[in-house]
Amino acid sequence: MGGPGHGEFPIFEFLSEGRTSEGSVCCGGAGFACLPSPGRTEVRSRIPPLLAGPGMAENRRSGPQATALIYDEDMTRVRLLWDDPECAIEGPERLTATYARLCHRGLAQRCVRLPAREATEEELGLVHSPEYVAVVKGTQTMSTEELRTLAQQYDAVYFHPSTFPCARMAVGATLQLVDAVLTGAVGNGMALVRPPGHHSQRDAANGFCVFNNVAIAAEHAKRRHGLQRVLIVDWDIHHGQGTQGVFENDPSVLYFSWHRYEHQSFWPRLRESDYDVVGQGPGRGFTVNVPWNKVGMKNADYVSVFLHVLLPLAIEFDPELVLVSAGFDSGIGDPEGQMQATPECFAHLTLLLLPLARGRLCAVLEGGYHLQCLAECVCLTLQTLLGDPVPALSGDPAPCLSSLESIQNVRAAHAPHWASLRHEDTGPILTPSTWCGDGGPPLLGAQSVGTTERRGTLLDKLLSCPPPPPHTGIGLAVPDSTSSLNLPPALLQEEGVIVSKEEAEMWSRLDSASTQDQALAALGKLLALLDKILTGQVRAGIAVSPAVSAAMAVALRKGLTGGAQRLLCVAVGELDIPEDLRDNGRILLLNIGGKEQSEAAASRTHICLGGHEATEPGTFLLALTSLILPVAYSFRPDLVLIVLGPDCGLRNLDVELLTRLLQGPVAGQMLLLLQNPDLPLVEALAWALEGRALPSTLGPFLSASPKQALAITRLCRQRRLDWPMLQVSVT
Ligand code: Q9C
Ligand code: ZN
Repeated sequence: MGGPGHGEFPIFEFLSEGRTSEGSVCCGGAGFACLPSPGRTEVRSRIPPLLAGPGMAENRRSGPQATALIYDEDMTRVRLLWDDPECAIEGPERLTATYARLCHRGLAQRCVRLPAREATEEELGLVHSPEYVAVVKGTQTMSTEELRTLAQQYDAVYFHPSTFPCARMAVGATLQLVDAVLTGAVGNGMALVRPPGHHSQRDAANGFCVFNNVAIAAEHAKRRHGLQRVLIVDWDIHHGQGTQGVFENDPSVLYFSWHRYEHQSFWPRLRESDYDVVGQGPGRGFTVNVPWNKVGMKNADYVSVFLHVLLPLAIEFDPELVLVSAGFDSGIGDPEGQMQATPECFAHLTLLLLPLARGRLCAVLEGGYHLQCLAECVCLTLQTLLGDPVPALSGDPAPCLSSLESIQNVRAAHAPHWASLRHEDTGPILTPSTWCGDGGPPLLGAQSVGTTERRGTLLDKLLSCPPPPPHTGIGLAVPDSTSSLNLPPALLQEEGVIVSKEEAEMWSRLDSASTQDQALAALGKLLALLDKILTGQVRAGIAVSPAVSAAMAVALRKGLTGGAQRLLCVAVGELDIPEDLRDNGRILLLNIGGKEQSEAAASRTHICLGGHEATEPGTFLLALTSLILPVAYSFRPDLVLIVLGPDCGLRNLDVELLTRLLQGPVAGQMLLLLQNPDLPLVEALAWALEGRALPSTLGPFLSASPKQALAITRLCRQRRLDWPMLQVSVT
């Protein structure tokens, strides 16, 4: 395969040839069976009555709703030709095992398949020196001995006669993906590539990496597509020091990396991987390092860092493209990382990134050396890119002391550079050399790190998790006038059950507004829809009620009688919450933008961020990442109820964002209750429940008012012992 040579965006030609095949390139001759998957259409057709939107099923195949997958067997050619225990883990089976599992799960078949191509030398020159490219080019004709001698000039690298074409193809595959996303041919996607890239530097191979795939792609996005802000999220367990070096002076690329560090004792053992290294010159503040100083980090540690470090900065940065250096050596079972994040954690990390850049996310494989873990993690990442609901996050929802220490330090180091951290009580920087988390008193709610790794059965069980439950649809309980909307296909329009005045009074406790005819009809639809959600016939839904306070009370009572064990109610705006539901142990009530509450009225399960300012965009975004999501992840609800009061004050975009992100802690089961049948909002929320990307970016950063920021910070501090994911410091 040659370089592009003709036309600037080869993938455009590819798509216009009509080869946007779903399934036809399925197993690509890799020699394994392609099992039929529980396809969406099959499952949906069981839900009557169907209300199919025009041509929506087609939308996944190309265009902004589609997910691209790039994989080419040519990248399995490179392999270690001599004995070297350090390099032996980076072998071709990493790709074949991963791709086999994607096909087995039916995920590869749901993606738009894009061809890889070899990057041109000009493209390699976006990051690498011509001299270095010439050195790698020369490996094509070298003997094994010569390859071995050359490899010794670098740290943890091997070469093979196929290294040059493979490494060019890894770059080219990444560029194909970025071009497809930036031209709108697809919405997001993943490239399965070898060799990996993030350790590679301008003049050097390093850590199995030859050319820096993601760094070249970021430069390409800037130069060829004119982007001004690119976010790189490096969730591989090693520090991408190569990528950091390329962009350390560059404020147009925000580079975030977490990495096993152990106080600089873990490879590559660099001082520049610590939290206080933040970039240089104009690039100060645009390098974000989160060192893990212990092994055994879990789901809660990873999600906490996303909520309290990455997301605030990323929202403020407002990227036009998100590139993920997607290494899965940060997953459980990996011999390099020694961490304990389970595969579904990567679904959650992906979900948390999708609201950025209108969902323009490109995941590019880096490390990952436990074949089962790698394959499973890639499946969960791709599934989330495809819009499937994320599975519940397992494990104790509390970060460990060591990760809290890192969170505190990196927030303090970045507070001078980011308004979203500046107003916070970030606490002091702890000296890395003197402080070592184990000595201090145990913090309530924080878990100490488990160092004993339970191998064998537990790990096998975690990694062989069955395919996720079939996607069950979305239901609408709205007035009949919504049939003209552009709604997701296979959406259930709830007909409702007949509710008598007496029943209505029983549910809503003599609320006269709710016994009017219109309200009775709405109540009938609401009860029927909620029943379907509670019995698993429908995953999520939207209900409109003219008497939303009463409907909220009904939904909460119905949720309790219907078996919800932990019910999270996020009530936005002024809503009346009946006394008997306030301190029910099974309901956690989060009221945003309602009447100011006295502190005496507050309790463990009743959290209020009152006042109209609470729903202003800047304040709300801060509340979402620092309060709402941490509380929700700590509570682990089995049902979420989002209630929008009359004139609740939130922008439609923020309601969509809340809807998208709260699907994480609840693993999908959600009911939205609205007072106003605002049709564009109903339509947008139906798509948000379906997993579609947000239609626009969150926009230029708006900061919370100092008063509101203080109120949020105080609330988080007050409640952090009840809800441990709220913690941002060890002090
Ligand atoms: N036991 C990537 O994951 N060996 N590269 C470290 C520590 C080098 C990892 C030895 C690891 C390189 C892309
Ligand atoms: Zn790695």
